[in-house]
Amino acid sequence: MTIQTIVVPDLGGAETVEVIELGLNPGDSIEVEDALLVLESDKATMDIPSPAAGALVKYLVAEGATVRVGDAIAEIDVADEATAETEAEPEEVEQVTNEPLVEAAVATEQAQEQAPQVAAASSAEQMILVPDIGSDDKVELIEVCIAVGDEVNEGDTLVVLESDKATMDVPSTHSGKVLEIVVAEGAKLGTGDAVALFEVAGDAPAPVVAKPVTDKPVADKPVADKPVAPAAAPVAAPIEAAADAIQSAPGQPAQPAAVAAAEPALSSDAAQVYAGPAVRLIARELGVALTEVSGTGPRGRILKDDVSNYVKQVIKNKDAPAAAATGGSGIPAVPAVDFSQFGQIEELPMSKIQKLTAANMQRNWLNVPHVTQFDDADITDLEAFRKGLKAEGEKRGVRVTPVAFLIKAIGAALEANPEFNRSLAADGQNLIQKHYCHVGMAVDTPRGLVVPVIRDVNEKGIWDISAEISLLAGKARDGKLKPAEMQGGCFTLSSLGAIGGNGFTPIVNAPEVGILGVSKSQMKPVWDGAEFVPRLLLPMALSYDHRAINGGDAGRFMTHLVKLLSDIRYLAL
Ligand code: CAO
Repeated sequence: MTIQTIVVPDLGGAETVEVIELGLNPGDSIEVEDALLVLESDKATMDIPSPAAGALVKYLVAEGATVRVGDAIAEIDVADEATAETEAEPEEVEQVTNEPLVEAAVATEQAQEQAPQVAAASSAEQMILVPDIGSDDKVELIEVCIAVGDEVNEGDTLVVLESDKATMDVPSTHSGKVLEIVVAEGAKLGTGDAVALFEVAGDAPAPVVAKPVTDKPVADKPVADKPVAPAAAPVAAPIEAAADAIQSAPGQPAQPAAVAAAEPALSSDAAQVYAGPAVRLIARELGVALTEVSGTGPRGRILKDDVSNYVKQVIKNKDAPAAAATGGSGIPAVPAVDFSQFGQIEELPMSKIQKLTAANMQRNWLNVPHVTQFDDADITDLEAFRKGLKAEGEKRGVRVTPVAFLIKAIGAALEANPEFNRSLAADGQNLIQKHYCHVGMAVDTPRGLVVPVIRDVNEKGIWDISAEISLLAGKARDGKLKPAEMQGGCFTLSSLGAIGGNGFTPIVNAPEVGILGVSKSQMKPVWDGAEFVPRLLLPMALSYDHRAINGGDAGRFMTHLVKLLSDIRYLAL
């Protein structure tokens, strides 16, 4: 067995870095390049890889510690078949590992009568021991909350121990500077075992007795996040309860969590969180309730990144209109299904446009309270007129389709019904009235759906609008639209008229407040008061944002649109 000490490598310019994650337990096997621990500078987070295969002996630092290049951070037992002659080494290593524990045991005997957890290592130095934990059993150390060099206040948590039912903070019996930590995560500790060597100031204070580990589930007890200690030292894990959670989730990997609290209850929900002291400190500083944060670390541990991602998400949601629902929150996820169990499948990557469309549709569907109103426009005369333009169109090189008339009519309807030419202000308290009239047109392309915008439609005639439809639809299909050509729309038209269907309910293209979906026109019998006459009817569906538009507004808009399309002479007025 060969013990190799791992030191902090060249940090690429950073003076100091923080230890943010100790992912392994003593005895865990490692392969070359496996991450031993994670360091973080103010610029980057870096995994420190193991230079050799073997097993972790112990960490020499705690999470939250600040280290420099060359500092020893871990010891690994290098797997080396060729080092049979080094068989004596384990003993040596054991000695190194246990030396303070031996001292501590002696000290414990001396101190047992008066202060079971305190023993003197020298006049200015104090070995801090595990106090009476109310049990003869050794329990696992799951978290070291201090680092060498830390100034620790009396009562600050030094380590967190965990039995199979509950966990507990071990508070410091002294204020002082940490000279040496003699334990590592994963070690088994019991009453009187040494934890750390302190340089203490002044007389030893009265002993502080740790709260006993309890076999009783504590999830229902009042629990508390300890107040942040004024000292710079990382603050211990707050009181948590996991026994119930562990017991009630058979088959789930056990998550270290529960810590019973004797302190006054501040928050009962801090019970189920699993996070290191540095993370807890940051969470407290930012006012983040860790119960709200999902942990992505080993065994669901909450990492610093989880806290910062949570904060980013909260800020993002705050920026959204106040009246808007936060998309997705509380909505049960669609279950992941392995479709291959039912037959042959193929996974197709989504295009960028498809992904964007999916995100936008979901956002709009969740944020906008939709109402859809239906009507038919009699476009018999419009179609007769449009077909009469064919020869002229050929001369001009322009193809006129019903979509040009629809866009022109939408412009006029928006002018007559300005409620539809508004958006909700980002503050959710105001409406923005637009005094321009740009209409978006959904275009179906092989890459996905895009919506180029025809600007100032009220200042353009049918020829110009038709030419622009062809141009923009062509660019859309060729993937040549510029971002500016897809921005600034006030209202959207989605025409499936060339494809078919009786009707559909389009999704509002927020922050616009209205969208018109048109389907295929069909000849239908219409009662004219005396007889049924064949008329070409265009099915239309108007979806609108009911926060900004009332049903009455929508009824007037739709009626106006029907009138314009049924008699296009009104478009000239
Ligand atoms: N009823 C009957 N026929 C119609 C019609 C309607 N409502 N709308 C168009 N047509 C006819 C046109 O007149 C044309 O026939 P003619 O050449 O004989 O005149 C034919 O259908 C094809 O038209 P087009 O599709 O080439 O041109 P357009 O101006 O009608 O449409 C565009 C342009 C870009 C809107 C369309 O090509 C398109 O992409 N539509 C799909 C939009 C979409 O996907 N919407 C859903 C969005 S939400 O998922």
